[in-house]
Amino acid sequence: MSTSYRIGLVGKPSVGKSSFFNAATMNDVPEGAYPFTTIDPSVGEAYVRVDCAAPEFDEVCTPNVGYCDDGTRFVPTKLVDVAGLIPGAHEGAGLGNQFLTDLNETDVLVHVVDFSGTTDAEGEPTEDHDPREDIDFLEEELDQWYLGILEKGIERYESGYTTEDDAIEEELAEQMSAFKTNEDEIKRLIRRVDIGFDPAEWDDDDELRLAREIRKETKPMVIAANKMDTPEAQANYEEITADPEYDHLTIVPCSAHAEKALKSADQSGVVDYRPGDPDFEISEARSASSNRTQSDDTGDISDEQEQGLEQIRDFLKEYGATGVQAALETALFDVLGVTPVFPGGANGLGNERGEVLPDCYLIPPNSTAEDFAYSLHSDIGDGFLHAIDCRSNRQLGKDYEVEPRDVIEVVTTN
Ligand SMILES: Nc1nc2c(ncn2[C@@H]2O[C@H](COP(=O)(O)OP(=O)(O)O)[C@@H](O)[C@H]2O)c(=O)[nH]1
Ligand SMILES: [Mg+2]
Repeated sequence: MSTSYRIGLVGKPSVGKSSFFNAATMNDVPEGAYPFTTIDPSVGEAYVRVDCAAPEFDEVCTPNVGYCDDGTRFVPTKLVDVAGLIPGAHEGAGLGNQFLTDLNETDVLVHVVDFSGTTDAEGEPTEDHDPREDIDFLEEELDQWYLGILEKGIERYESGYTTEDDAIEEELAEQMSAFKTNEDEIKRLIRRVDIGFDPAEWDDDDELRLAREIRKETKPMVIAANKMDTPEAQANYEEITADPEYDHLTIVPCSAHAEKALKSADQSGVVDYRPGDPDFEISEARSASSNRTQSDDTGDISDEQEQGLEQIRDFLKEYGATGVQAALETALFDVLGVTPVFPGGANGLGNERGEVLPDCYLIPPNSTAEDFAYSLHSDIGDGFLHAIDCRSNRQLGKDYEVEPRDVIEVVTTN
């Protein structure tokens, strides 16, 4: 089976993590389509969109997991509400242990930030709070956490617990293994911060810069600028996206409320809305203004409801979408670089069970055709002869780097 990715939602209290989580996991999919069952309420199933390849082959797909809506595949991924970011932790309390454990199980983070500036550092109501403080706070907290572990590695190295010919990158990779890093990566990052390979020569700032670099590499993140349905948030968004200090971050404008409202309205048949779309339709029969005489019908929507929906439509026009799907997809595809790929057959896309493009796998960045074969099954990897690009019928060697939306058949010796 292919890798299953976990996207973690983090942020101080009251920024809208739970609202985002609920909106993203509130899915109207057929029963049995859920690949994950969990009793942990903070772990849910969200979807990322991939343009389906089946229409290019004049076929209709039959997804094993998730679903396909009018040419858009909704591929399942895990979403984790990592609550428990404690403000002021820096000064001594330290990040909560459970928080760190949960964080380590995620592949990429969506930092939900209240861009309206109406919650203070503790999540209590306030006015004119600068969202930049929250962005900085989380980055600094994570850096301090990494630094603490890095320092332990340096201490070990310097106290000579390690054998003489051990390199510093080896010691640090071992010390920081929970962050899924390795010697090569540490070596590359030490070079990047340009501090040399003798830790005796590193000062506090060198160590912090290295810790920060390792953190950025192993805990990539996207900022979900939430509550963008408020004028305060919109003003802050303009200002912060124009601030060069924040160029290094990807900031996605977002309204968890709008996404939740549209999904609810869709589920009750009031609107037709596909998650992530730039627009929606109000169902004809439900429109109150077009059907005044039957306005006491329970299915009709009130003027107030219609007004609310039109406000959401204006929001979508301005920002392109509610931003919930966009934040997840930016995290997985742009920041993490995950590649969606369809296992296919060169002689027709259907398999022996008559399923058409049943799977869309999400595989790690820079995967080769051989890596892809191994992600299907170790036997398929071991027996790899070559792969076939099902669109062109061209043969692909084991070192071919898989591209997003490739449709690939693997030919094996067995
Ligand atoms: N205006 C607005 N308010 C939001 C949005 N998302 C969440 N909120 C509000 O922010 C408050 C905190 O939300 P919650 O999801 O509980 O935050 P959490 O503590 O981070 O999980 C609640 O009053 C929500 O209704 C949004 O997109 N727009
Ligand atoms: Mg919450």
